[in-house]
Amino acid sequence: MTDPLTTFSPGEGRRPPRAAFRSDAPRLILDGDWRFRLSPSTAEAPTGIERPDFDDSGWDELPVPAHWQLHGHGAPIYTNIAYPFPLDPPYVPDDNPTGDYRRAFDLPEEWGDLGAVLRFDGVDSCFTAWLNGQELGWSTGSRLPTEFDVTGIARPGRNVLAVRVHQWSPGSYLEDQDMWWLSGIFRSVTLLARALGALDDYFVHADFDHTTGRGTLRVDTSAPARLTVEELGLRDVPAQGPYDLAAVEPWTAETPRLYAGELRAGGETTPLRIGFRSVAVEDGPLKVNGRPVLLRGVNRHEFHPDHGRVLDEETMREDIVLMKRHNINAVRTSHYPPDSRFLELCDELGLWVMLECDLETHGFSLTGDWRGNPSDDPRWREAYLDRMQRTVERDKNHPSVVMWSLGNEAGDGCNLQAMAEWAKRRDPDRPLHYEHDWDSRYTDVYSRMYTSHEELDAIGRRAEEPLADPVADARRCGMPAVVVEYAHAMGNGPGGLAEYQRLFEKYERCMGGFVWEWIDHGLRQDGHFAYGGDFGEELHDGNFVCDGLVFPDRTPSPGLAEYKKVVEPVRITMAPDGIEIANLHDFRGLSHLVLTWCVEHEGEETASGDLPLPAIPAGSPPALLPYPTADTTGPLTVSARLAKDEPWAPAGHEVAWAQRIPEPIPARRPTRGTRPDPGLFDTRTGRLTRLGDLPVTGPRLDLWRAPIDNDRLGHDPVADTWRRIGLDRLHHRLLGMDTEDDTLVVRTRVAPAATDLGMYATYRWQDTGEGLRLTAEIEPDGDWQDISLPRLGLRMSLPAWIDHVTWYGLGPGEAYPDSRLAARLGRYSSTVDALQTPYVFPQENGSRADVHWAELTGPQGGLRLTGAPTCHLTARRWTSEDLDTARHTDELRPADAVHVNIDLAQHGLGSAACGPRVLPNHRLTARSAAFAVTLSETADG
Ligand code: IPT
Repeated sequence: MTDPLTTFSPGEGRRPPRAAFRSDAPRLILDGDWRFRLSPSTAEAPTGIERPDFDDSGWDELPVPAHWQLHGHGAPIYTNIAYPFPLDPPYVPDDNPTGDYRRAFDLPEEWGDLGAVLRFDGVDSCFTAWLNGQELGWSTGSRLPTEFDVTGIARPGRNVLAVRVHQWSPGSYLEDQDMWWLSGIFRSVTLLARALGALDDYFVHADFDHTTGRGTLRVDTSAPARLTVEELGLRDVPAQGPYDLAAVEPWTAETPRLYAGELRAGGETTPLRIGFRSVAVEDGPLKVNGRPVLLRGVNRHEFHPDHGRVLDEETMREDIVLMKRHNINAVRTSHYPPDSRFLELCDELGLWVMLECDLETHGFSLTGDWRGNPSDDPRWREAYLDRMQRTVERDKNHPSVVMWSLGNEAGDGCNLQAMAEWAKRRDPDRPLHYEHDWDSRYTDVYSRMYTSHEELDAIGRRAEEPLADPVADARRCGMPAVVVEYAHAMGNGPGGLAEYQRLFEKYERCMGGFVWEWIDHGLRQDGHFAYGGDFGEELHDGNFVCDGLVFPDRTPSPGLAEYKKVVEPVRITMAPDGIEIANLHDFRGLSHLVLTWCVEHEGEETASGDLPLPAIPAGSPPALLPYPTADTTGPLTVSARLAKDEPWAPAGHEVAWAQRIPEPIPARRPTRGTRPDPGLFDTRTGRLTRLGDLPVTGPRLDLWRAPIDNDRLGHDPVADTWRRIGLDRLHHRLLGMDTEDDTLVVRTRVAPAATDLGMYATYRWQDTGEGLRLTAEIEPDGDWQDISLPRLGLRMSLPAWIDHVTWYGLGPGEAYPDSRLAARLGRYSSTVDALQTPYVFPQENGSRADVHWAELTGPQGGLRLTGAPTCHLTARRWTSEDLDTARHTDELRPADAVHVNIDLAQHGLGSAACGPRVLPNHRLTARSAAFAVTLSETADG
């Protein structure tokens, strides 16, 4: 056979690709502990490992499936675009870690007369396999299945399987996805018995005609087969059909109706799960079953913080359940086919899937002009086709898969076009996607990524920058548009989701999009999650690998809560004349939901009940309900909840909600009683040092926030400007301290070193009887032009024994100007520690918005602050500077104080780490401002 490491060919000795399916034929799962040995290079790898009697007693053990780097052999590498080896295709460096695997297994006697197939579901990146000393072949395509025919080689009794895996191979050039480079046999290995005449492959075609409600069923099979679908009255009929079926219930992601059936051939029975649906991209939008569909999607990599891309079924289910609970209805399998059990779960639980091939050559863009890109080099053609064929063949029977994608960021070229042509021929019923086909020459949808809101608006209007060729332009203009990656969810963010959603909903052409991305790929280490650079990599891209809506351990981030709110399938609006209920489902009515309401006063529920939910079919206009209560003195919350258990959430799960906020909010009664508050001031600095008995380091102007990823990354990052000016190192100068009537006036100038830019901050202190009322007046000094500010607020510190915060304001989670829809008005309590959001890379977090009042307390009393009318609040055991310096969460150690920020405003979050900056209306700029807060000491206890 050819040397796998020096050829453009994708493999040798393999069986043709076919559908992944289970049958009742015997199978032997070969997962478990294997013998393993890692050599630093192929040249240093032992010889003779294929011999059954080879002595591997000195080798280590390694579980299959697993990545060897996560079991103490070698180390993970994270690069986004750059290849970690020279661009010298098809060659890879001599130092090519090579993992040898061996295991013996016993085959029962009854396998004697059967054929046998050895199946590898995923091996990264290239492997050769031997059974009982005989070479079976070799393969590339890490996230794709490989099968070898081992009939006559596998035999009853003891068998010895040997596998040699190379970390780098020609295939690595086609696998430059933005993720960890992790090697090994990372999906299952199975031996399948194959009876003569048994089915090798089948292709279910189950169409739904929305005009008649009829279904057509045809199953193409590799051998004559009989079909049974009891529910449809088909009993042991020829699989081929076609069968015209009156009144089938269609499959949709909202109503994932599956019909159980089976195929029989050669004494073997194969269970089927059939979903009837049709997908089309004619006349504007993407349509399923004749109706436009709006994708509220996420890009999902397979990731687990301990196991890398090795996922068990529970984790796959957990992903889908979390998605469904957060109103997500679509997944792009970025950027490779997932473990196929994930697709079975998508069929069952209901998600639209854009199924992507295992292909990316992004690093060739770094040559400046995609020079040498395999996508346009005919020598790679077979490898490209091979990948697409193995993708489509494996997953073609899943109703959830509504679109194929050729891959990601592989430039443009003839090999992509060849893949597209092949896929179109093989499966004309599913549209085809590839983002980098900018002219949409060989794809069916117009795809973009990280599009600004402005550009998306133009695309919605079909007014994008035209193509030079008017015919091509007209064709592309007629296509639906998808934003296949947007709202980069790195760190604190994304901001601006609601504005995107408005555009998706406004324009018929927009079929929605997929947030980048589902999960942070942080690898668990002692006390924190690791990212690029933590393994001593030669080249790396830092924490760019942590840009998900859930943290590495799948704890939802605030960004996921925001997305859930923004993409609610039911929109409840508190209109002047009643409660408006809009059904934004694409298919489902609202009979699966109930409406509940409650009124609260400072967190105490004072009235509640149910509201009748009218039938509103999908696509019909909103209904208006009368308000259930005349009480407008406390917030009224209306929730749409699941009436019954769904497979992904229990009855009562809240799907959507809205609040009517009373205006103005009535002043509150103190909960813990107040004390007289003689304030003590330092005459040297003008700062408050004591509030009654409570020692404080009094509030003063502060502009800094520990830059979020969206501040510090991307083009011309705003945090660079902030640091250049020195907003992280302000000096304060007391100009004067006077008493005017009953007011103490402290005048200061606040400015960074080395610039004449500054701000006058005047603090007016007044004893109101309820506490000390501070009015801060800010006046920019000098030419601040268009410079944005991280924050505009006050910082102060309190004794370290303060450990609890109770507030009346938005919560329970953090909220920022362009990501605050998920927060609702209420009374909340938290420890100081639990107020922190543990972004993998430490950065600004945890701000609670629109706080009317808050009490920061501990065993010895505490501080009450009352906004006028509101402020934003953060409380931490470290300073913004500590947060800024830390690189991992466990570097943040409680200091000797609790640091409190009381803010008038924050700069938005945006998505600039990869995408648009903060939208103009959420930018914070230097301006004259005044705001007030009343501080008092809480009574002990
Ligand atoms: C885009 C990639 O497709 C995706 O894999 C990921 O790397 C993302 O960026 C950033 O996290 S491509 C980029 C050039 C916009």
